[in-house]
Amino acid sequence: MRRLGWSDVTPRADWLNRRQILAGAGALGLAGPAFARIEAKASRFSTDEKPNSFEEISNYNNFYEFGLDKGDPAQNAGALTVDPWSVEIGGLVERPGSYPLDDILKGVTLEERIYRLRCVEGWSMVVPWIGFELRTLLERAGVQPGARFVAFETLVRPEEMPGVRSRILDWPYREGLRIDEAMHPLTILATGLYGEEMPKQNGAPIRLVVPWKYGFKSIKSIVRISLVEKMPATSWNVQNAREYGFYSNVNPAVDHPRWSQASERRIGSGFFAPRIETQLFNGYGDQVAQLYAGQDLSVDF
Ligand SMILES: Nc1nc2c(c(=O)[nH]1)N[C@H]1C(S)=C(S)[C@@H](COP(=O)(O)O)O[C@H]1N2
Ligand SMILES: [Mo]
Repeated sequence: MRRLGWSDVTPRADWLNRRQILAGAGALGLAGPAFARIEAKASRFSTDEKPNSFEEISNYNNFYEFGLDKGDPAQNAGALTVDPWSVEIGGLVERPGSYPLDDILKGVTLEERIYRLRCVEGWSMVVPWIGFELRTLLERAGVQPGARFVAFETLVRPEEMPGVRSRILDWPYREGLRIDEAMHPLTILATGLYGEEMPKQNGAPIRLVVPWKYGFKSIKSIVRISLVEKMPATSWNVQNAREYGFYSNVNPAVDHPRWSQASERRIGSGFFAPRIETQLFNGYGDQVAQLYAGQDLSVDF
C-alpha cells in the first residue's frame, strides 16, 4: 500500500514552498502536518531539476533480491520486515558493534538531497532522498588509520526475498567505496524519499546513495558496513569484471562493452522524448573530480 507523496498532488512550486515551510516549521518548533512526515532540511547539494514522481521512483526499480523485472520489487518487497533493524559496523573501527537503526538515527541530521540517479543500463531519474552523510556515521564509529575502503552488504533473508532463492547473483549483494569516496559529503545513507519513510522496494530501511556513480553502487537494505584495508569484492564486479569495474563512475566516454554510455533515457519523459546527454560523474564533477586526480578513468572504470 502506498501513501500519496505530496508532489504527486501539488505542482512543483507549491511543493517547493511546502518544503521550505516544513523546514522552517521544524526549526521554529511549530506543529508539523497531520500526517507522518520525516522532518528534513533542504540541502545546497540538491539539483533544481524536476524530481520524478513518487509513482515512478517506487515502481521502476532494480532490487534483484525481489526479482529481475522493474516491477518485481514493488510487487514483492512488501513482505520484507524492516523493524527491528540493526547495522553491524566492523573491521578497522574504534567502536565496532551491532547498531540499532534507532540509535544510528538519533545522532544524525536528516536532509533532503535531490539527486540524479543514473543506472548503468542507460536510464536515469531525479530522486528527492531523505538521508544523512555517511561520514557522520563512520566518524562516530571511529575510523582507524589503516582503513582504506568501506564494504557494504545487503540483508539476505530467503523467506522474504524471492530473488535470493535463485542464483541471479552471489548473495549477499555487496558493494564498496574507497575511503575518500565514502567520506565525501555527497555520499549519503538514505532512509526515505519525498519526505516519507523509504519504500521497501527502494531499499528500506537504510540504503547508500552515491550520485556520481552508476546506480548499482547505491546498495539497498544495508545490514553490514566494514572498514577494510583492501579493495573489497563487489557483486557486479564479481559477476562480470570486464563489464563492471569497482569505481563505476558515470562516464559518457567509457562505454559498457555491450552498449554506449553517451546518453540516457530519463524515466517519465515519454517514449519519443530525446535522450539526455550523460555527463561525466553524472554532473557532479565540480565536487568529485579531484578524488580521481592522476587516475586514468578508462583503466579504473
Ligand atoms: N541490494 C541491492 N541493492 C541495489 C540493487 C540490487 O539489485 N540489490 N540494484 C542497484 C541498481 S542496478 C540500481 S540502478 C539502484 C536502483 O535504485 P532505485 O530502485 O531506488 O531507483 O539500486 C541499486 N542497489
Ligand atoms: Mo542500475
